[in-house]
Order: sequence, then C-alpha cells, then structure tokens
Amino acid sequence: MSPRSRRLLPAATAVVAALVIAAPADGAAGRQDPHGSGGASVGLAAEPGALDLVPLPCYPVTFQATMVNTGRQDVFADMTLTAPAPVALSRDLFSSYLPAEEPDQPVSAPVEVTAPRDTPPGTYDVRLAVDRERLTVPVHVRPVPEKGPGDNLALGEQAFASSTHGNFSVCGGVDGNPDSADWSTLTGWNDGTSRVFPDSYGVRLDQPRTVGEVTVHTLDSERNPAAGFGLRDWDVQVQRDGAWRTVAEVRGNTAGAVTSRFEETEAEAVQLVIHASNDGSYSRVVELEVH
Ligand SMILES: [Ca+2]
Repeated sequence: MSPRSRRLLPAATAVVAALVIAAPADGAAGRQDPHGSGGASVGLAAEPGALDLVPLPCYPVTFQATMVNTGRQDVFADMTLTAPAPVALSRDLFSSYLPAEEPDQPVSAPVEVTAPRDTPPGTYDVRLAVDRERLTVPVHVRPVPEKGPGDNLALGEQAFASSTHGNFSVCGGVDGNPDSADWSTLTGWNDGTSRVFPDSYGVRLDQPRTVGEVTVHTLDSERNPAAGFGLRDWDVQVQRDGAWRTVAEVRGNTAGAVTSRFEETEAEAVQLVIHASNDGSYSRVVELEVH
C-alpha cells in the first residue's frame, strides 16, 4: 500500500497549488510605490492556495507562506497570520528582512493548520497580512471519517513521547506516512535524549478500542538502514483503565517494519517502551500503526 492510500484525504489540495501572488501590479513604469511610502512594496503568496483539513489532534496540514519584495527599497517585513477559532496556526507572525533584489527573491515559511475533533465542517478563512496587502487561504474542514475494523486507529490521534528531539514533531509518527525516504521532512519521531534509554512513544486513541495488532515503522532508508539506525528492542504496551500492560516484545530487530500481534484487548492508548536502538543513541519511529 502506498503511503498516500493510508491517508484520510488524497494529498490535500495540491492541485490548487497555483502561486497566488497578491502583490501590487509591477507596472511598466517601473516599480512605483503604490502606497507612497518610499518604494517599499511587499507581495504575499500561499502554496497551496487552499487546504483540506480533517480535524484530528495530530493531523495538521501545511502551507508555505511567502513574502516577496517587489519594490526598490530594502524592507523588514512582518506578516501577521490569523485564523478563526477553533482553527489554529503554528505561527501568528512571520518576519523577514527582504532586500530589494533583481530578480525578486521570495522568502517562505511553513505554517501548520490544525483544528480540534469537534470542529464543525465548513470553510474557515486564514488571513495573511503585510502592511496593506491581504491574502486569504480558505481551509475546508471536513467531517472526521468513522474508523472501523481494519483501519489504522492511531492515524491522526494524539501522540505522546518521553521526549522529542529538536524540531521533530511528536505527531510525525501518526501522520499516515511510513516512508523513511521522507524522514527529512519530519514525518517521524526522534527522541531527544541521546544514548539514554528507555524512551517511550505512544498514541491516545479517540475512545477505548479493541486492538490486537501494532506495526512499527522505524527508520529504514537507503542511507540510514534499520540495521544501523532503527529500533532494536522494544515492548508494546496497551493502556486500560489507566494501567499499562506489556502485550508483545521485540528484541534484536534489524527490519524496517515489524508487526506484533497479540490477543485482542480493549485499550485507550498504546505505547512502545524502547530499550535500545541499533546505533545506541536515538529512537526513531517513522510511523506507529494500531489495528
Ligand atoms: Ca510518519
């Protein structure tokens, strides 16, 4: 199965990805300042220009917010970003020095958009602003699909960890992408305590669910094979009424993906307790699946 087919939505709305530049027209008369403020002129863009969002705690969608100095003066620009509640953004300000250069040099920053599970479906307008320039990024909040037998119960649910390294996201291990080739785009969890074990990584399910199978995708790419960089020893634990119980153990692993099957049991959360990795320093989980 391709990573994409594990997702709740087909690759967001990348097709709407045309760069929407809201910059003032670059007139033939040569970069006149439309605001009369001394030649400063900053354009805005968003890529993609619209988003589909399934409101789950660990299922953000991302767009690139871009500023470009189309004027003839160097500027220090502040982009403000706002979203109507309960839609939330990973940043509300994007500031950058924008030298006047030919050709124009766009500067971009990723913005994650999330919404809580009970968000009513509909369109929510994220608004970007620099000076008097404005750009709207519509976020279409979709209904949350019902999870049934055979579905990955961990997908998009609230992940947690004993620690998380640098700018990795704790949600990367439940984002539906198990492809180690995408590790550099942070689609995985990396713990933050080098050479200290155990580490733990888990997911809280939306409600108590019957579980009997857990699949761990650890880092396993051409450059970073599992035998060198993946998880080696871990326990699979389920939580019931607040108490953790070990239901499976994996030791001496060198494979990229390992499925543990156990007697079906009711669980409100599932976690891995990691005792060792093959490089002896970090625990790396590209994706945790619960069935
Ligand atoms: Ca992932």
